[in-house]
Amino acid sequence: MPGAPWDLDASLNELAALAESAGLVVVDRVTQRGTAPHPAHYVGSGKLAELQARVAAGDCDLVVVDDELTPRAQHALEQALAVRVVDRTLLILDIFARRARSAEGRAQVELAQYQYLLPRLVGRGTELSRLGGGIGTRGPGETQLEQDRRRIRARIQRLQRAIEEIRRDRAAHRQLRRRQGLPLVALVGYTNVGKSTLLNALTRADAYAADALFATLDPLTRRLRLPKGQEVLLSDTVGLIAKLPTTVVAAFRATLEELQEADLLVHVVDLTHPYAAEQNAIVHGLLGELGLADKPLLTAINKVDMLLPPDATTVPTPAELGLPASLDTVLVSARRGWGLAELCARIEAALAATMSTVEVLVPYSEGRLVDLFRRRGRVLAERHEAAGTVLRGQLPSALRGVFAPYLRHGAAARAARGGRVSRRATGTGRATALR
Ligand SMILES: Nc1nc2c(ncn2[C@@H]2O[C@H](COP(=O)(O)OP(=O)(O)OP(=O)(O)O)[C@@H](O)[C@H]2O)c(=O)[nH]1
Ligand SMILES: [Mg+2]
Repeated sequence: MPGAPWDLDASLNELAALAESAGLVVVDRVTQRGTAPHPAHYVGSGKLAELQARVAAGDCDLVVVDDELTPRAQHALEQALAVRVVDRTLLILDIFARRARSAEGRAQVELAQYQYLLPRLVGRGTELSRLGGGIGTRGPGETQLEQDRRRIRARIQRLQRAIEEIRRDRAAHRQLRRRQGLPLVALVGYTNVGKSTLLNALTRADAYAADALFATLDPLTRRLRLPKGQEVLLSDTVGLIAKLPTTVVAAFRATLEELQEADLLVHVVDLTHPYAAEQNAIVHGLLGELGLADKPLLTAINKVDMLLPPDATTVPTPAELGLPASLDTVLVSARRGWGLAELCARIEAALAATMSTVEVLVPYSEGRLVDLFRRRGRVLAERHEAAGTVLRGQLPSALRGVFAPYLRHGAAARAARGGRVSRRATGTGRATALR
């Protein structure tokens, strides 16, 4: 259909990879060109007949459609084909359900599954429902369908409450982390590009990495020490994909929202993928939708080992791969451990660029904050006054909140520094002496 992010084969190849990640074996492919789905059964009538014949002839007990089906179309297709029919959303939800391990991940998947299921509960016992109408919401007149719906709604509410609780917990954790003042660097990117492998290579973590779509559902966060000694937190994320179902996005909003907290995003790209450029565009589109377009971003071009002969031992230069050299782009091979030092150096430089110069007056009762400034920031000048310690220097954005109450601004700060006369241009252009 018009508006597809890439051509038919690429889209079906991705669907096949999703199907394999869900444990299916693909036996056949059927395609049709059209401008809009058929309202009743998604494919046109002629195509439906062909599909029936191929399902009947082949060793096939499931049909996967590369789109989100309306409840009606799904039902009609199942009736016509006499096998289960699964759409792209349900397939992704199934993979998520297989992978989720943490309480939060499982609750989020279950919520998404129920939200998917609710409008699709159709059919059974409508006569009974009419008979019992008006008697009450409960009791003998209630149909199985109504009971199911009520139970699912109640379950959805419970799940939403549980997720809300876990979120509050996370917020508390974030607060704690902010107190420690560690900058947060997040690995983002299309699914299967090597984010978890890169996390493992950089931090010696043992995150699950596999040649499967959505291998990661419960992302790890690990400490990483940068070349000049600064410590940061590096976190993995759930992979992104084209046509990410809205139910899934909604359920994983909390996880994706954590990206708002990141000081720096490292966009991991699989350069060897035939649709690397399209994947790149999809990731940038999704980052925009998540309100992350303005975050500082580095691009780590991964799997470059696959572009070289097997006996190669070092990372190539961008020029050798016909790429323009850029300060925001680093070539790496997470598998071979190539380019990691360079990546760390770039992360360090990018974070330094997010540091700002401040002057704070820390009361003597808050001595540990002075310590924190020394450890996490860069002190340029330090003095002692009656009210406390005055520190001037650079702070990472993650620590700005902690020091906000002690900030000294502009003229007041300068005056306090030495009682000098400073000049400031006024609206009329005259210079005014202050204090
Ligand atoms: N050749 C090569 N393969 C790599 C490299 N990095 C990762 N891979 C492989 O790519 C596949 C996917 O790696 P993962 O680290 O699981 O990818 P991911 O981005 O975390 O994927 P999801 O969690 O599914 O979104 C695995 O089979 C890795 O071994 C690399 O630098 N070179
Ligand atoms: Mg992963």
